[in-house]
Amino acid sequence: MTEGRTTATRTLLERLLEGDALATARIISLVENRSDETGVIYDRIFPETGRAHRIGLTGPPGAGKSTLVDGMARALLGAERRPAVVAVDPTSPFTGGALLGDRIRMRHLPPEVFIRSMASRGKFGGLAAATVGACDVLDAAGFDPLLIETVGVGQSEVDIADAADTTVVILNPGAGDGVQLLKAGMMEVADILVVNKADHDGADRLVEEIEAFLEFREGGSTDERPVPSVVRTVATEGKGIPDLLKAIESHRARQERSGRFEDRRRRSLEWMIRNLVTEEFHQRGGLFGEELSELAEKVYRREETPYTAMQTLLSRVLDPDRRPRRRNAK
Ligand SMILES: Nc1nc2c(ncn2[C@@H]2O[C@H](COP(=O)(O)OP(=O)(O)OP(=O)(O)O)[C@@H](O)[C@H]2O)c(=O)[nH]1
Ligand SMILES: [Mg+2]
Repeated sequence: MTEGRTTATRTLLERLLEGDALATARIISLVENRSDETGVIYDRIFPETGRAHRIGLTGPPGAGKSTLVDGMARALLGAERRPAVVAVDPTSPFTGGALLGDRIRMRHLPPEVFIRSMASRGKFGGLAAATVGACDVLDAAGFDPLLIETVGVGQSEVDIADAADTTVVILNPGAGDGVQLLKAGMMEVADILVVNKADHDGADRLVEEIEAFLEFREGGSTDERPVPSVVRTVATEGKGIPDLLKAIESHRARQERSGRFEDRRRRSLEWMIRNLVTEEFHQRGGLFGEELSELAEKVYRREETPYTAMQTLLSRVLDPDRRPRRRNAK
C-alpha cells in the first residue's frame, strides 16, 4: 500500500523535474498536507532547489499586490522567464484557497504562469512550512522567479521576509498614514518600497514622506541595512512595472556582491527548520489529549507539579514510537 503510493510519488517527481505543471500541483498538495511522502519528496527535490529568486510582496489589504503580481508575471513571461505565483491568505477561512485562486485567475493570467494559493489551516507554523514547501517544489520544477503574495507583515503567520530573497512592501497614497506603517515594522523588512496607485492624489507626498523617513531613520544606511529603493507604480495600467523588476534585479545583484544573499538564505533555512520542529511538536502534542487531562488531574491533586507534567509530556512527544498524526493528502 505505502510502497505503491511511494512508487506513484516517484513517478510524479520525475515528471515534476521535467517541469510538468500537473505533477507540480500534486506534489505541492502532498507537501502542503505534510503527507507521509513529504520525506521522499524532499529527498528528491531538495538538491534541485536554490536556483529560483524568491520575491515576497506584502502590504495592507487592497494595496494592489495581486494586480502588481499579475503585471510582473506577464512582463517576466515576455522576458522568457518562467514565473510562478504563490498567494498566501493567512486570514481566509476557506481551506484550499479557492477564493484567492479565482480572484487572481480572473485577471486572465496566461496558463504558463503557475499559480498556487494557500489558506490558513489554523495550524501554528503550518502555513509557513506549506508556503516554503510550495516554493521549494516550484523551484525544483524550474520556475523562476517565485512571486509570493502575503497580506500584512510583522504579525502575520507567514513573515514573508524570513522566506524571501527580496521583500517588496506595497503602500498606497491616501490609505492611512504610510509612514505610520513603515514605523510599525514594514521598514525593517522592506528591500524595495512600492508606492502603488500613483494615479491617486498624494503619491508625491507619500514618496517624499518615505524618503524623508528613510533619510532620518535611526542608524541611517549601512551595509547591513541599505536604504530600500522607492518605486512608483500604477499596477492597473502596468506603469512602473519594468522599474520594479529592475529594482528587484539590482537588489539581488547587490546582495550577491556583498555576500548577504547567501547569509540570508542560511538564516531563512534556520527559520524553516525551527518552524518544522515547532509544527511537529504541535502535531505530536495533539496526540496527548487524554493524557494531558490525566496529568492535569494529577497536578490538581498536587501529586505532580506543572513542571514534572511538562517533562513527562515532552519525553512522550519525543518518543520515536509515537508517530505524529498525519493529515492524509489525496
Ligand atoms: N487606481 C488604481 N487602482 C488600483 C491600482 N492597483 C490596484 N488597483 C485596484 O485596487 C483594488 C485592489 O487590488 P488588488 O490587486 O486586489 O489588491 P491586493 O493588495 O492584492 O488585495 P488583497 O489581496 O485583498 O489584500 C482593485 O480594485 C484594483 O483594480 C492602481 O495602481 N491604481
Ligand atoms: Mg491580493
